[in-house]
Amino acid sequence: MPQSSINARRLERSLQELGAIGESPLGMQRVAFSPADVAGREYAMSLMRRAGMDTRIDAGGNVIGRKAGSDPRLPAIAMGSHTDTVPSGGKYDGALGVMAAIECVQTLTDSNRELRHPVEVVIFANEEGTRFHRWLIGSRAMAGMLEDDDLNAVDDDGIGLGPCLADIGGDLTRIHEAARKSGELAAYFELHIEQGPTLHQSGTPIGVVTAITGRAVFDVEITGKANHAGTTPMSARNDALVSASRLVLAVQRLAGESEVCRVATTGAIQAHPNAVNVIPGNVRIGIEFRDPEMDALAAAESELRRAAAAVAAEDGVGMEIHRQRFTPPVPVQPKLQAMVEEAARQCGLATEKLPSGAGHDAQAIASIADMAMIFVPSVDGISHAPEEFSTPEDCANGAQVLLNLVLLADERF
Ligand code: HGY
Ligand code: MN
Ligand code: MN
Repeated sequence: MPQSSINARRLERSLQELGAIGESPLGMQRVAFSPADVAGREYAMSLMRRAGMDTRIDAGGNVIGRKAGSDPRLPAIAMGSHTDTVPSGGKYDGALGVMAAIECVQTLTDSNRELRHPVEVVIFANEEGTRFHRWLIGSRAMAGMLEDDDLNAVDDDGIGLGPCLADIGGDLTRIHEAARKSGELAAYFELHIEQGPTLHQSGTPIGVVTAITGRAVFDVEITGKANHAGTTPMSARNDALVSASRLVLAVQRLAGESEVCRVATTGAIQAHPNAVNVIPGNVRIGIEFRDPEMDALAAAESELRRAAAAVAAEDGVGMEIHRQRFTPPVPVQPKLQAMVEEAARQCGLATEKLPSGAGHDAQAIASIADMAMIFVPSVDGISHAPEEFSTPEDCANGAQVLLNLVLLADERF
């Protein structure tokens, strides 16, 4: 099978052009459903069309570029990722997977190389889940995994998913039409930055993902008693923020010291009324646990409930725990891991196997298609921050391995 070589300069240019859309002094603000998100998707669609793909947006808001193969009876080989970012995020998370997938198709088009399978490039909607505190919306729509509480979700301003999906070309009333069945895709491949330190520390250019982490997200409401900060004696307070802080430390200890699960984070907090001269009467915190094992996530939830009950009893505050989202861990099949290793060998690149501590659209699509993920190093392991960076060489290596993987799949599936 003759090699086709991606164009590294063109890939780097597209990454930087996409990275200029939604860029701010505080990092990338291309948050799902924002005008910047729409602009980023439109830019990517223009590249898809230039690469010879037909483009459409499904009811789940997913952008789908498609290039026919020589045998229309065959299911498509899909590649992709997401172009939405976390607030003040980086230029490579998601973007690399989409730009590299488009670059692969552009390379095939430039060399008049028609595959047997149709090829699709997908930009999944709202992978990060920032606005509705629910992630993987587009990929879970495509996998037919959305639940009623996803469809009925409202954001912090009370705006529903429907109007937001409409803003990006989706349609909540028809969202079930976005679902694809097993067999409709021959495989799904996702190139992504590692977002952790492993590959950068070991100097390995290509990561072969072995599994994608499970994740449990909780919303905890702590109810104390608002009162005057100046006149209320310390012994007479029900300070919801002090109690919330005690729970935050218990969450940190749960993973940090007791190692109940791999990581635990309290990443969101809202204090009410959030005025410096008022003892906070109500606080909401967002907590997430991650681990490649289901039972570790279950153990983390029980430990959270135990710690919350203890703080409530000692401090005399109310504690309400709502389980927001539970995403099971997903393994990558060994035969697909081996294909990634072979694709890397074809371009002389060393590989290292590792699990993904981040969640990805691939873990939703895994329920309807064989999937594999390729990682490239994140410099200093930084991600979800403006300092997120992967070198042009590492990005090009990842794109080349992605193309080799698609060619192997076209030959064998
Ligand atoms: O949060 C994550 O793991 C992913 O970056 N959405
Ligand atoms: Mn991502
Ligand atoms: Mn992310």
